[in-house]
Amino acid sequence: MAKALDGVRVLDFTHVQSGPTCTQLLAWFGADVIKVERPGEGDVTRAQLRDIPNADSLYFTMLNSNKRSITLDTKNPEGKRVLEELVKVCDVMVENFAPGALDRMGFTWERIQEINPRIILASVKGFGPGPFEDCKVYENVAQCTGGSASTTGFRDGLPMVTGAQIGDSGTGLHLALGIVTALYQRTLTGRGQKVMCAMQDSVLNLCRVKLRDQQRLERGPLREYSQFGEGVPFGETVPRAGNDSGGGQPGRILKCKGWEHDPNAYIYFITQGPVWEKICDVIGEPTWKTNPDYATPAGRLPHLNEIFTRIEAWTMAHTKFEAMEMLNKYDIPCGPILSMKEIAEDRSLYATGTLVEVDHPVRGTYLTVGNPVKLSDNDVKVERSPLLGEHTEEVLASVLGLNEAQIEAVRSSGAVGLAPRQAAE
Ligand code: CAO
Repeated sequence: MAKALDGVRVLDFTHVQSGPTCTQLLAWFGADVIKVERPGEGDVTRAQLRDIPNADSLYFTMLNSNKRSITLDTKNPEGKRVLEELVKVCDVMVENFAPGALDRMGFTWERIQEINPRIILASVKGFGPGPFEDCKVYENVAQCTGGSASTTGFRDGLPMVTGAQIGDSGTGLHLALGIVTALYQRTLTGRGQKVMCAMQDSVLNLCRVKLRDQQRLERGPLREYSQFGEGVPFGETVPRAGNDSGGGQPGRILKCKGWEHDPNAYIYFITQGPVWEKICDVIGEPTWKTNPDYATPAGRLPHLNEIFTRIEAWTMAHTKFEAMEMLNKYDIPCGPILSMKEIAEDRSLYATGTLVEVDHPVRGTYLTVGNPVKLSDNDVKVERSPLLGEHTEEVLASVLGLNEAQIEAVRSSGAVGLAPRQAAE
């Protein structure tokens, strides 16, 4: 079956997490993604958090499926020349080096356009133009500067970072959208363009509701926040709201049967207005349907602690899965807190290709997250990540059309380092 991005060739100059998540998605949609790595070590994540000696780490293998890897020292004159040749024949170049690194390598946007005016150059940086534009940035820095940390956690506790990699993978997603949009525009204009995603901007985009609340706060207290019902005055800035839901429908995480020994025996429970009467029936409080203190969403806001304490008395009598099943019968929105172990054992996620087991020649079988974006005309097969430099010669020959002698010349210049087999010896 043909894929959406068949025929699109991506020069993948990315490393660590943010860039690789973007190019992995493009590969799943059918692009030929050629990952350029520094000879010898490659993407730094290959060796980070290693769980099996000498094998590429899960950090690397789970972010680099369906790509080809070539090694190239782009500071070596011959390596630079090969990179230029690749720029000529690629549709997209993606990079997430520190600010200025690509320019220092000699590949400014102007130079790249000279080499190939149709190419799309897509970059991740920590910040956009401004006081922090030169800073190197990792995930948690982006969470802290994009508004996520100040609004996550409990009011009386520290700011918190979240386990979801909204700075890295979140920015990768934004960048992928920018790239396919630019590719579409190129079909109309014939020109490439520069796509830039700052990690701070991506996190802020995902924290949009909190900026909404910042502005609402100027007009009065945030009545759906628990602290309103608790009589705690608001300050000048959006407070951390614990597990309060970010929408207009109050929600909390509540204990379920077994919570005393299972750290994930909890359920998220939303007291959605339209199903309020059903909630009252399920928890055994039928009088709350007509009592003015509880019958309307506005009436309930000052009583949320009392209401959730009562609901929790009900959820604690059931496991999170029993509660989910019972509540769903009445369309009461809820969600069990699933551990990573439970998720990894959920066969339905394998059936949809969201979880995939992949075979790897060095590390054996590993589990990864497949493409979360399902297209009905794209059959995505998740393939293992490449070994370092596995496709160097193949790419030089098939993409750049070099013959044996030319490949040998590149090799002897030191631009591609040792072949993976030699390196292992
Ligand atoms: N051949 C030769 N040199 C290469 C090369 C190659 N194939 N690939 C990279 N290099 C060089 C770069 O040119 C750079 O050299 P200079 O410093 O002399 O210009 C050098 O390697 C280091 O690159 P870097 O500064 O990008 O790497 P770092 O480990 O110091 O920083 C990071 C990493 C992620 C903080 C930085 O790249 C960054 O801020 N990127 C943008 C934001 C981002 O994507 N962050 C997400 C990281 S995922 O958690």
